Amino acid sequence: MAQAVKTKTSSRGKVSPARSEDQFAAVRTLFENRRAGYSLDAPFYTDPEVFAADMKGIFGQHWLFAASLAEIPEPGDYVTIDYGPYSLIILRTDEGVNALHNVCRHRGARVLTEPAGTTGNLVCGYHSWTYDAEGSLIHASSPGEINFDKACFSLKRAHSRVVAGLVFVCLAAEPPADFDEVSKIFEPYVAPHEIANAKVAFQQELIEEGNWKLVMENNRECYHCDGHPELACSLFPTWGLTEELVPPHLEDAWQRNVTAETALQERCNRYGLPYEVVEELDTRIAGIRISREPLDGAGESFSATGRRLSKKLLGDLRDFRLGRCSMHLQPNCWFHLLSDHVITFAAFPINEHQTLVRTTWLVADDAVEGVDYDLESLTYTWKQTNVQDKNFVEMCQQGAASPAYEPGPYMKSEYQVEAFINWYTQRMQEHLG
Ligand code: 3BY
Ligand code: FES
Repeated sequence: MAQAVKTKTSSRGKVSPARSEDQFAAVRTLFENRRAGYSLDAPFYTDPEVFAADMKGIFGQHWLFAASLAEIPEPGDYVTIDYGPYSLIILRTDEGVNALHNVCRHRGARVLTEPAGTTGNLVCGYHSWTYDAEGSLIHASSPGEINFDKACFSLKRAHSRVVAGLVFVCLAAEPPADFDEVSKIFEPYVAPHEIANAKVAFQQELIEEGNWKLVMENNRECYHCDGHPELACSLFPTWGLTEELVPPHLEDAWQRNVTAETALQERCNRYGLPYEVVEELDTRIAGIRISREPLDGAGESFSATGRRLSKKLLGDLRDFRLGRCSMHLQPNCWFHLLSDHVITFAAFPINEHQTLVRTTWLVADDAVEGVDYDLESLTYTWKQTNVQDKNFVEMCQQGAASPAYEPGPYMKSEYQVEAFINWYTQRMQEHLG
């Protein structure tokens, strides 16, 4: 879009206007030539210029999941997160959360270099320029320096919003207007788990050797879920099937699933928890899917028996048998909300062929490790599943790099992948003009 080119051409010392125009045209042509219903052409996964366009058109424009309040429970707590070239400080303050660009206004150094910590003021490690929690420059002494107006050199800010304990940021000057509507949809599903009052039991960081879109595509289908034997133990064997597709040997399992669904719906009604599936995949700027489903066995948690993995219920929840409430949001996150724990997943693109996937397990604040939960058991299913997903993503990245790769058709069971790609394509085409 003209806006992207203008930004580039007006910043001195960056890419020249001519090169920027060429880059813009080539990426736009890729979108114009895309075959609907098929996976993307290889450059969408392998080309640094498409990655640069994604960073502007998706990560530079839309609301992004950053962290949860459980990761920054007290004022002064912060995490630093990167979306491609952008680096942000997500700082808890007395009033809420500030998202500040982690780029010193002196000579551009990263102000904070640790992934997480607690700080009063923000002190750049290079020449000690010091900023307060709002990003205002409060200290920048240098011998003989006079008439230096500190007010002109505050840290740049991004927009931030906290919804039901989840922190979202938007890097655009004008954030998309529909986030209020989308947050009203998911707030009632997430709020009962009281994420703001939960604590981090464990955090896993996996660097996947794959483009961020492959990470998201893989998350949006369970066609490959035979590759997740530990997760499959928690799900009904008929998961993902419709009644007419159930083979004779799974008819009993189908009936158990139907019975469990009815019981779960009744329980949700009794406790005032929303049960309906929400599916607004490519119609909204944000894109959202929420579904609540029973789990097999005891139906309480992601364990082989379905039994609870933490003895403490989250928030004011009054029953362990709430199955799993799974939420997908475009472009970079998904969540599993259970009665005894919540798992947040965030994809942070690094470059065109690498993505950091950060998974965070949250339990009730008063749950004691070794007493109320065993960390290995709590994290087992999704640690295994994540490593398997990493492998699937990397298989695809390797395939996309081959001259023999060509886009293949999405199956019906991959409609959510197709919806994600359609969402991405539409937003990028709007952005590129
Ligand atoms: O449920 C999830 O989070 C998805 C489904 C398939 C891949 N991933 C395990
Ligand atoms: Fe931060 Fe110099 S670059 S104080």
